[in-house]
Amino acid sequence: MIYEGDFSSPVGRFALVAARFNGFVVEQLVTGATDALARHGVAADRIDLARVPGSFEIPLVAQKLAQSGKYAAVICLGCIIRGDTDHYDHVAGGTTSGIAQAALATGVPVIFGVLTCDTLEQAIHRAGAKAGNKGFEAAVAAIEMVNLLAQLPK
Ligand code: INI
Repeated sequence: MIYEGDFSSPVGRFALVAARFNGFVVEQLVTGATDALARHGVAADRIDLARVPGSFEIPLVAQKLAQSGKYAAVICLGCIIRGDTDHYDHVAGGTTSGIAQAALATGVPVIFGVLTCDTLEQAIHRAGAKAGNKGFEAAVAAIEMVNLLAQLPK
């Protein structure tokens, strides 16, 4: 037996949690995620969006939404850019482990669509310019996980 999620149109609702910090970049991730969901048969009326101040605030809201039982998956979107201080490491570390914990605590796929970049240019490239769109990829991963979890033994 091989368990494998496909990319067929998933059932249920999806939540996006998007940070306002570096909003110029994050909006492109929201667009990418929404586009991927729409192209897999998840129309806008099955997508809810929560906005948080910065990436560090994503895990709490993602966990609350996952706990609600209302969503097949929660997709986290943010953009953390390295500055001259070690602030980046704390924000990136807390966001990453918090998102992982939200998934494990709830059993709901909580997907990591947060860019962690050295420069704004890198972030722009990963938000729909030269190197794909991390929001689109995160939504595709969410669909695969929803379809995979549906196959696993109860
Ligand atoms: N939040 C981000 O989403 N990206 C960043 O690059 C960033 N930097 O560099 O500081 C950032 N900081 C804010 C943080 O997420 C919290 O909102 C803030 O610390 C309040 O808790």
